[in-house]
Amino acid sequence: MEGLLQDDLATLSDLDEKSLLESLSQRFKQNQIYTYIGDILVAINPFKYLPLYEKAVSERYKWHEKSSLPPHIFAVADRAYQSMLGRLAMEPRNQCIVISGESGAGKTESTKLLLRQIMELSRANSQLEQQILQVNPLLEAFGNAQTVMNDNSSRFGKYIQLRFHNSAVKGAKINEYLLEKSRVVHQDEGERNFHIFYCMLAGISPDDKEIYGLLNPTQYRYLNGRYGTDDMVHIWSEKYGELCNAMDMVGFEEQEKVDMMTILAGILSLGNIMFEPTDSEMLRVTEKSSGWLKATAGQFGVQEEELLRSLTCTMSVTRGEAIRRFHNQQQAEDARDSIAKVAYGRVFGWIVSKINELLTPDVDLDVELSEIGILDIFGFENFAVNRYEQICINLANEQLQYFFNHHIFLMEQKEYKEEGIEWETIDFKDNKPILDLFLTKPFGIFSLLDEQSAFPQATDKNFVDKLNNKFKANPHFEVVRSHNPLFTVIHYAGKVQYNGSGFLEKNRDTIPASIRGLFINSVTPLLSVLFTATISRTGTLMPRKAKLLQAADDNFNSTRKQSVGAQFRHSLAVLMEKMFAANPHFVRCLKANGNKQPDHVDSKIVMDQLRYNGLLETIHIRRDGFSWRPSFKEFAQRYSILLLKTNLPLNKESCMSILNTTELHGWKCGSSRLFFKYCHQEELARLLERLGRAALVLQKNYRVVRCRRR
Ligand code: AD9
Ligand code: MG
Repeated sequence: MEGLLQDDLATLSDLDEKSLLESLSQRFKQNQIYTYIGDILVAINPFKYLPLYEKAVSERYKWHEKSSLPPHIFAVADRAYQSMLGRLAMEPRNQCIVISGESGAGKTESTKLLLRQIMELSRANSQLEQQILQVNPLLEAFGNAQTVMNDNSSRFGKYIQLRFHNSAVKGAKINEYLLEKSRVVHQDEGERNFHIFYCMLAGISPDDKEIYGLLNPTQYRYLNGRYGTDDMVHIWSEKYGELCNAMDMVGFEEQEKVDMMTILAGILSLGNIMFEPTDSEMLRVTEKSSGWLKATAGQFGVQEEELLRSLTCTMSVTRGEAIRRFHNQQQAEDARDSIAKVAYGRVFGWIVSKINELLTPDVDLDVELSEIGILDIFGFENFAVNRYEQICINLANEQLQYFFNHHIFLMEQKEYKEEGIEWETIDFKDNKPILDLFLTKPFGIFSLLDEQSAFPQATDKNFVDKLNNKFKANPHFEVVRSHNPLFTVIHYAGKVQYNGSGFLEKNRDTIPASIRGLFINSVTPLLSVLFTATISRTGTLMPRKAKLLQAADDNFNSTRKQSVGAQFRHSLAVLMEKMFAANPHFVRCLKANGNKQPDHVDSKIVMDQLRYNGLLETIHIRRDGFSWRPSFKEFAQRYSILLLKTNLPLNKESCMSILNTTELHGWKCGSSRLFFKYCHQEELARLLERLGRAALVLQKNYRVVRCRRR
């Protein structure tokens, strides 16, 4: 029993799958949701309030030694912060905290706790600290929604980079990945639209409601004609208050907020526009929805006729001649939905850019900043129907799993070999072949998708046929016999069947020129700015617009021509590059059961996660392996002080002399570097600190003696 409740599973000498599960379950039953595997934190979502995050707890975890307190997410914050400052036996370096786990496992909650604790640790100026902390409620309102897996599911990925000068936070930057825009116009059974719509409708004052032209929530088709119970409305209303507060704190201007709300109201009205045929070729809006057309035009600040035109026909210019093609009913509905998606997506992108502008560090350009990045992406998803969004989300999770494997298994074992350290290889489930299935050029799934997207005539079925043809023998792909365009990928976390319908369209994500034109002419300043982005390079904008535009630029200007998949792959590659260059900390979030239930462990569900996360193998490598591997030079440079000498040669002999003065055991020496267990770092940090204290005492005594002599 004693062993089972161990804080650090890497210290157990004998552990198999069953005892690992048992150990985590026992701890969980005693509300010990956090467990270490060496330097990796495993967190099991309790789905209930636990008194783990109070001020007193936060204080206790500041500047502490990892082994002196029970495992905690605050300890990860502390470790990242101290490592960034170079206090944990390492050179100061950028850090990244990688949080993974399936949907609903607790990544976003962990992110918020990490942010909070890091803000506590850094002597931030209180306004900036508050601004940074308010970013989350803002992003969650616009980017999270209720799904079957999680009532507050992140429908976008984010990488938050906190920027520091010395020990104080100076600013932050957020990268967002792939907002699930399609949710604005469609939600599956048991799911909802983005939180913001419900919060706005619940919290807005009656006067403002009238100004924005908002009506009874059950009237809106984009909300599925569903609203919520009184309790829910009460919570949403409070959230709306918090959101307005957050926007003020972060620094949004009044006019910007008004514009934003007006655009959201416009999106809701737009969703109610329906079409019917007429005697001529052109469709008209149904009588019942003519009021909605008028309302939308008013809210978007555009001419009613122009809006109708962009919904019901497409203009193209061929050999200098303008040609008008009329939409059929389906095309008109698609045009309506794509306007809603693009408007929402751009508002979201603009919010992120605006936050980044407001939180840009106010320091001289030549001041070097260090960074702690926190990655919170959407978790692995496997729904009844899996669409384009799911394949992108799951690709991102594959990439993260690869990053984890690379750090924990590949790099480490490669160095043992190269440096002649005796080592019995630990096998792990390498997911590189799955990544290759997705990313290989020119014949990976995404390349084939881009190829098909480039053909205007190609269909989703053609695309899936191509996949079937190309990958029928691939062990990570399964052909599905169906008249629907289905295919299955065997991911590291399990089999997922995808429905290829809509893949090409979503991958292209083109905005018809008429829609761009419509919005550029909008009298709502924000809307016009969001769509004027392309004009910025010609320099024809008004100065105010140009400034606003610069903020919006990052997100949708530079990569405009690429397909969605190509943009996503590119941003993932940039992210990976950043992460590979930083010192990583891993938090593995687990779900105890599939029903969001407190105090209940479903062994099968937990075991599945332990298996695909490779946690047993992780325990082995952390128990037997050496996670800290400084070169002789690095080590001698940093620890020569322990010999009270400063100009030692930076070589193996010096390292040995230094280590001989310590009581460290269990480390190894390779041909160019030393191999330490993760706990050695802390022991060395302790020695340095003791030395520092002794030096202070000496200095003080020296001063006293000098004074007396005088
Ligand atoms: V998704 O991939 O965005 O769908 P996450 O982010 O992994 O997912 P999230 O952090 O949103 O999951 O957690 C889901 C819910 O679990 C939260 O809304 C909380 O109700 C609950 N949760 C998560 N962590 C904790 C915790 N440490 N204490 C209490 C928690 N409740
Ligand atoms: Mg989340």
